Amino acid sequence: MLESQLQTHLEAVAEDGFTILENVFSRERADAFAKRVREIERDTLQPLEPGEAEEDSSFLRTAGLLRIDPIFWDVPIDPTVTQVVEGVLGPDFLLSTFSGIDLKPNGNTIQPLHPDDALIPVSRPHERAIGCTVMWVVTEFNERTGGTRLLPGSHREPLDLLFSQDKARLSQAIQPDMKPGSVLVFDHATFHGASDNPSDEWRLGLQVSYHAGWVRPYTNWFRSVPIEEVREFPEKLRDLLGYKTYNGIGSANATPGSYRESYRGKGRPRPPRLSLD
Ligand SMILES: O=C(O)CCC(=O)C(=O)O
Repeated sequence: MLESQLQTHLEAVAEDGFTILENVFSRERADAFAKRVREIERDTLQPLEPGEAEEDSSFLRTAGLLRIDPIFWDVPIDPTVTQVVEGVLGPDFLLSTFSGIDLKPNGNTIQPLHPDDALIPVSRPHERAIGCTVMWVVTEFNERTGGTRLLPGSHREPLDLLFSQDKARLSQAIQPDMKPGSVLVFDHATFHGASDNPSDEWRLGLQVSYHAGWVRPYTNWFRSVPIEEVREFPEKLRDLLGYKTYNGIGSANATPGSYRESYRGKGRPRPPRLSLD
């Protein structure tokens, strides 16, 4: 991406809370993602709980994608997308969550508009972005299919809106038309939500969320992906899971011992990445 294009996207995130990157991935990849996610849904969907009806839920969520198929490995580390994410969050940002989100057809259970930082106990607006949520558009996203709704500028508003659900303000939400291959990137403080999907088709996205390197990710990757599998991942993906120090601070390996620290210069260089042995 050209530097000028990057700046335009970063200005849009700062001003409106979101931006849309077009033609990030091909229709063939979109079709491959859809095929694979639907297979996983078919093979792994958990049974309804007692008293739960199918119509109580609006979408199927597929977790564990990194463990299930290498076709998903390149998604969180996509260079075009991560360039924008790095511009928003700074260096050494981390992967926080990664899942498929498949909105049921003919649904009428609309997801309330919400920000993804609602549980982070830091007052809003944030001095700098804490997290960035990214939606890979796998099937058409628009009014007909229940595309993501966004409330422009709401990343600068207090959380009260979540509790008041002020109808006048929330009615200013927009629902952009996005083609498969597009990627929506937003400051996770922006109010957003899936819509209801009146169409006869499922609406699929891959939701990837990132946190700044100084905040812990929502997912504990050290427990959720066995180390033998992490070793197979591309280095950039391992970095995103936290197998790297933040901004060169801290110790990458758990070897106990003492060392000299110098106030002259930077001291002895330490490896930025954890050993996976
Ligand atoms: O699926 C969407 O359009 C948005 C989903 C969302 O905001 C969420 O799951 O928190």
